Amino acid sequence: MVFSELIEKSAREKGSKIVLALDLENHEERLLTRAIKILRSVQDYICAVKVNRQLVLPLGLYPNVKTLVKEAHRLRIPTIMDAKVNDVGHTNEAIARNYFKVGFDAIIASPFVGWKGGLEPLFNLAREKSRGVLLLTYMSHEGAAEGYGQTVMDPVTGVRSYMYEIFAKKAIDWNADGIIVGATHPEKIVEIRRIVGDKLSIYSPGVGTQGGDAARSLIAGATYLIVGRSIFKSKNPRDAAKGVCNAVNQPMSM
Ligand code: 3DU
Repeated sequence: MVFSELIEKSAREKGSKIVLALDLENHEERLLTRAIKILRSVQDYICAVKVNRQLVLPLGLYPNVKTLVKEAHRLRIPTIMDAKVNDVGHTNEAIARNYFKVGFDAIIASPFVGWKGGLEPLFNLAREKSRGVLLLTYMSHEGAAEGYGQTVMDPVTGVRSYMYEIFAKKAIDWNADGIIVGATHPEKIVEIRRIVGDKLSIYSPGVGTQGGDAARSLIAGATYLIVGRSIFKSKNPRDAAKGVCNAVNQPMSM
């Protein structure tokens, strides 16, 4: 099963479009125990879990991150590694190989490095191992406008486009499994959804703590919502996850 089908199935079974961003801080004691505890407590309200380097660095891939990924799979939760891969081809491939080896189902990469000698080897590896690749297309923070929001000119046609429009089209050409567009920019989600149609899922981070609105992002065209601190930092992560889940399920069923 390809990653887009895996997460779609999980979302259907759980009745949730929420991807938990498990960005625990490394000064917390018993980091792995806490990560697993949170994951178990919210399991009914999430369709996937996303881990980034903030957690991988203090935990280490072996055995801790591998244990975490294994636990997620035991709970039938797909796993995404938010590595934002952004280097030349051979190291991109090696980085992805390490993450796939501990079991991650998908990896996030940056399209700024391009295809040839950039992301091509990573995509080839992902295809070989039946894993997914998600591409950043418009990030959630304010400074995203400086990179993803700049206008660039095609040297052949002279046509000017926004960087994010180009990235959205590349994501289709490269056969990515989804793209990331910040929930803090619903107008960008609308525009990008127009470009990708139903060819790609849109993952939207920035809900809650960063100011993005869950229901608004889905109405704008997001497929999945990436939510971190407003769930795991709350007193009761399970209730918080349930709250976001219910809030987004309501407008969808109206
Ligand atoms: O703001 P939150 O705590 O809900 O976390 C958002 C997560 O999504 C976090 O893991 C961050 O690394 C990731 N992310 C963005 O916030 C913005 C992006 O454009 C891409 C990923």
